[in-house]
Amino acid sequence: MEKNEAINIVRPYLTKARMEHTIRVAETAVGLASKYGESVEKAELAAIFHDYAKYRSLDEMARWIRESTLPKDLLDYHHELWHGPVGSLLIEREHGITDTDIKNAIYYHTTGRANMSQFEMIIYLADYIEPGRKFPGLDEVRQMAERDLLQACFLVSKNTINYLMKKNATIYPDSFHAYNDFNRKLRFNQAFQ
Ligand code: DGI
Ligand code: FE
Ligand code: FE
Repeated sequence: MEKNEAINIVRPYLTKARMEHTIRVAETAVGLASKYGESVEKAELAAIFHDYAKYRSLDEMARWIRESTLPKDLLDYHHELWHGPVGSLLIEREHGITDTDIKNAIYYHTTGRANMSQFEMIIYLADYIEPGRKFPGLDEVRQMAERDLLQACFLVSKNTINYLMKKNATIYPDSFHAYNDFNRKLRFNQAFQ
């Protein structure tokens, strides 16, 4: 699928601000994909679709979760966690996108997971560091994104979990799995340096 076709598909489902965020995520993902040797075209498409389901009604998202093979425990957690998995399902059903890299990157863009591919990490990171974001500690993550994809994703996961814990939010297990996995891989690297 071509970039403009994808943009025209998602635009009616997003607000103006969310569309602008989406374009910035796509630009950021293109830069990261080219830097880290992943497909630039696929990274751009995954980014354009990453928040596709963000504004579906909670009823509709809950129905997709109940009536598909998506994990039912999502329903026990905050509805913010639903749009990635549901988006990954809907881009295939509604637009015939079957590419596993793109679907997984969209599925896991909010929480991460253990053993993320480089491609998934690029979308996860691009969503966090796109130039419109203002999170505490973002400068450090942006600088790290220039040097080390794994270390940058570790910081994203650490910052996100910290932020959620400060708010007394519940944390989806995949968020912890991502943190632990990045952490172990970094320590493993250090031991052999
Ligand atoms: O859709 P975006 O706003 O661009 O960003 P996102 O999909 O990365 O995150 C959406 C929200 O989900 C954000 O406020 C952080 C939150 N979040 C991420 N991991 C978890 C989580 N919320 C809960 N409750 N638990 C998590 O594990
Ligand atoms: Fe999102
Ligand atoms: Fe996003």
